[in-house]
Amino acid sequence: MSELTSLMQLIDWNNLPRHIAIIMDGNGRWATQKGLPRIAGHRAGMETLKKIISFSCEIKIPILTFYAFSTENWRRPPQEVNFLMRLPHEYIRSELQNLIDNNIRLKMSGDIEGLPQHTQKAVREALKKTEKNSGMILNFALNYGGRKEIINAVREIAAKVKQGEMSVDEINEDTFSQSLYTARLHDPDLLIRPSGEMRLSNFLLWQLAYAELWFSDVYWPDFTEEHLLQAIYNYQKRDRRYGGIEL
Ligand code: V0D
Repeated sequence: MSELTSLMQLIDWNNLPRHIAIIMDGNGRWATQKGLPRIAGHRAGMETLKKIISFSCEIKIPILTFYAFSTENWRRPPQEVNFLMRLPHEYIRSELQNLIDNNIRLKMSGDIEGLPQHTQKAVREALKKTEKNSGMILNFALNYGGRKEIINAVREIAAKVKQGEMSVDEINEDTFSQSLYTARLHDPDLLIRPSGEMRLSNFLLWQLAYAELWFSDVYWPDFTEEHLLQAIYNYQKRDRRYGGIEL
């Protein structure tokens, strides 16, 4: 029996994570190891992305968030940044119909206004065309930084208090969460980070407070459905007590 089939039998299908967050790391290193240009790694990473989205949709994961581009990624060589900024459009051109057919709703977490105009345009159109879909939520963290997100939320709340629209007593974890990019999305239950790094790298700092973390040495282009199921199985085996005591 294949590893995939055995994992399918081990998994408790009534206890899937409601939200899985994934850092798509290792594309550049994958390419470099093969003697290819880094952008070849991003292309390969895109194929993995499509495969994992389609599989997650089949097994009915309610929310998926992918870290596609961080606020720190602007420091990469300009030609790599330019290449990356064309990928949202490329992805949308090839996948939008597929998303619509599968009732998938696209969302974006990050500073969209800081993206090139052409990227913004493609993204906004796709958001609009899928906004009524009620199935899986596919969230891309694009031009995203966790600390920046928290500061934005603080500013928004401070402005409301100043305007008299909100009182200091109303500031709590729930109202704060509603000022983040991920407002109305359940926090991730599981974070997956391939490619050997064991850091959060400014990703969903607030939202990952209680998440189970799964790391692996595999580079993102080599990540398979089997790895996803391994991460889910691992998540299910761990105690989820939120610091309390299991009774
Ligand atoms: C490159 C591997 C899809 C990781 C996947 C600009 C690195 C391919 C998107 C995408 C990237 C973003 C928004 C959207 C639809 C698709 C994407 C970037 C990089 C950064 F609405 N793949 N992808 N965005 N890569």
